[in-house]
Amino acid sequence: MYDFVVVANRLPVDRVGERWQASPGGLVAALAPVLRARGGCWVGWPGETNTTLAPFSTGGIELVPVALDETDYTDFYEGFSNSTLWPLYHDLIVAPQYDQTWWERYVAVNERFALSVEKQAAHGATVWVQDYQLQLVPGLLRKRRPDLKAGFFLHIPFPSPDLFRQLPWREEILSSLEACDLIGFQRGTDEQNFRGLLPADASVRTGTFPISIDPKAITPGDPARVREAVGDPELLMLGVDRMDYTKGILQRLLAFEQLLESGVDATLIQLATPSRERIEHYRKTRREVEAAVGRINGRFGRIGRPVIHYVHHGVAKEELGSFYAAADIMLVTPFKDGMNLVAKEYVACHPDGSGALVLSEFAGAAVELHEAYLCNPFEVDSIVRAMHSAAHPDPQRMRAMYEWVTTHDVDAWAASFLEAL
Ligand code: GDG
Repeated sequence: MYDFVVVANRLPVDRVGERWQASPGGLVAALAPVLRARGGCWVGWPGETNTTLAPFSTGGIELVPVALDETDYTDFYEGFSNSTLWPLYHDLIVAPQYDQTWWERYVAVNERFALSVEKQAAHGATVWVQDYQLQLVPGLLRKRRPDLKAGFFLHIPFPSPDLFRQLPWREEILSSLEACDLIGFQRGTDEQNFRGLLPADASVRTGTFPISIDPKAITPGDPARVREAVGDPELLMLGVDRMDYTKGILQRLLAFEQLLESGVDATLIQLATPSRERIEHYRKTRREVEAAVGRINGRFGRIGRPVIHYVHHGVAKEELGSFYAAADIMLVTPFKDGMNLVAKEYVACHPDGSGALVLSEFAGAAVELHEAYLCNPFEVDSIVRAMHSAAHPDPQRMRAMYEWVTTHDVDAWAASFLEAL
């Protein structure tokens, strides 16, 4: 039994052959160091369907696997979590689908997670529930284990009340969240949106806790090698995203194309991690991105010198640091993003004031990183203007952001949430 339990959809591991390897993703990047420091266990799905595993530990973290079968994966994960809640909470960039069967699976899987937490949690333990896939867990725990202290943190945006009210199961989700001792959001706007759904005298405690990174875990590596590998360009730009329609990758490519049309000599590295590939909107996003990469390289590239270096697979974290440090301009242009840790990781790799960040106004990170070159990703010209400004950056701006990110790290985030809880 544990006095501290983190519960998230995914365990922070992937199986590679016979062993388990730490997996990429915002949530994992944020929580692994916290859990190691505090002890406790992490309840989550190991990432393979139809696999029943006993609890095990890796990297100093106690892991408690929750099994999902193939129907759980399609209806709970791809369905309700990522084809209903994800687009609804990201302001309908694509239309959410409302499906009773998916909802029933969401309820069933949330019950399974809650049951697993109950088994692991000591009397009076603190349980920290993570994210949109598990919004029913706090309500279930409150009913069956009133001794537990339950906190919930939403990593993605919370939509305006009018959008949320589209959800046929809004009452069930709201009443579960209201059972929390504390609900944390990324931005003040998310918190206000949520409170807008409650009666004025509602007693549930909410707060704003912008997530951050572990600056020590991301190091500059070998930037010279990266620049050399892409032909030592005049101006090197970088994008790093999951291949997700919220991230605005296509718009960024169109802006890059316009920049080249205007005669600027630049090279772009776009790293896109495969994500949710069985969902049609994700496949469409990939097709559009890859068509644009091909067209732009066809127009502006030469043999042996593409203008866009595009990679559609994960890269090692150590390598990622080299890319961040090598880039003159980082492009972070989501239509909507809870925070965006990539923006903060880039800043952490520029302690000397070098580099510049082009950042969407619609990323949570824009609330803190106002010295970035802000843009509206819905207007390609706005991204182009920010790129032009970022090509002649003021080093004071990067220094100010570096100071902020290194003093407001993920340890401070977790400590402030847990202290408030
Ligand atoms: C959700 C919210 C919120 C990416 N490619 C590789 C790789 N990554 C790592 C990055 C970064 C993480 O994945 C991505 O985090 P983001 O925050 O940018 O985005 P989401 O995955 O959408 O995360 C987001 C976050 O939760 C935390 O609350 O900020 O708004 O959407 O850490 O470095 N890591 C490695 N190889 C890759 O190829 N190793």
